Amino acid sequence: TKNYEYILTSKPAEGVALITLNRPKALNALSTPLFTELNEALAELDADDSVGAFVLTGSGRAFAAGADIKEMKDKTYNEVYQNRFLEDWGKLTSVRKPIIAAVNGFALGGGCELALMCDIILAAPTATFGQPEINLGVIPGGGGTQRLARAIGKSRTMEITLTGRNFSAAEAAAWGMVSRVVPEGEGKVVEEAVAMAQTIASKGRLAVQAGKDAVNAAYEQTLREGLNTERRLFHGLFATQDQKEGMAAFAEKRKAVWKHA
Ligand code: CO8
Repeated sequence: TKNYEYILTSKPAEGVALITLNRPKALNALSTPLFTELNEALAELDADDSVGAFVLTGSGRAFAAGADIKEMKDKTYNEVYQNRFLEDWGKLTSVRKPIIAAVNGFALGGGCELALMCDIILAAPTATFGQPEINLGVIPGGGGTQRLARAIGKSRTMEITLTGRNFSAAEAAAWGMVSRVVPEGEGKVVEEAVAMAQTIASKGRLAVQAGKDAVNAAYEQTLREGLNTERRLFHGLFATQDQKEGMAAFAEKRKAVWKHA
């Protein structure tokens, strides 16, 4: 993988791509150049057959403290509307492979929204979430009001969005927004996320992709449509070698060897 200015990429374990936001002096404020690099790295690694899952994390005191306020502050309505400001920030949600957010420190505004765009969130005890946009005279613009409402419910989302108060890793866990809080220790949350990503990457890729697509359907479709989507994806997997292998391996009491085909 190539060298970037605002992110770091590595392959810390078999099948795992780790992307680290690397603008620590600005608390990983999400500037346009940072997002351009992030999208480029995601596209490259999503197409890389050696990668089965991603971990996305921050550095220093932050996962990401939001969109870059200094970049945004002088923009006009005409400019943001005509240029569809922030539209390509959602590209992350069309990545095929699962993305685990390992959240350390501040995940505010666009940083919280970025975590919510990922498939699984693990939090360090230091993680601090929030949508402080109201304090800047705006509202969340990267899906915060929608994804947060689905993750933690209306009343809490209203409170967070309208008061701008931050919430802790413990609250995020109690509200079901994060899978769990990983106990302290230097880099611990990233280690846990990498281990989880490695587990996911060790499965058949087609089934993993179908699983991700099916769960995401729960956020896009009615129950009836979602159940139909799930059933069709389930049926479709019977066309794969991995289904034959997985079920044969069970019957023969041996470990499956996935062909990702
Ligand atoms: N943008 C630009 N620079 C930032 C940002 C930011 N969001 N956050 C921090 N920085 C910079 C600071 O300006 C400072 O730079 P410098 O050293 O040059 O003065 C440096 O990072 C360190 O920050 P602080 O000195 O402020 O550190 P503190 O520990 O005192 O405070 C805080 C930490 C509380 C996190 C504070 O920095 C803060 O409030 N930051 C802004 C948080 C915020 O309002 N975020 C929301 C931004 S709006 C937004 O995200 C819209 C979402 C759009 C959609 C995105 C889709 C993904």
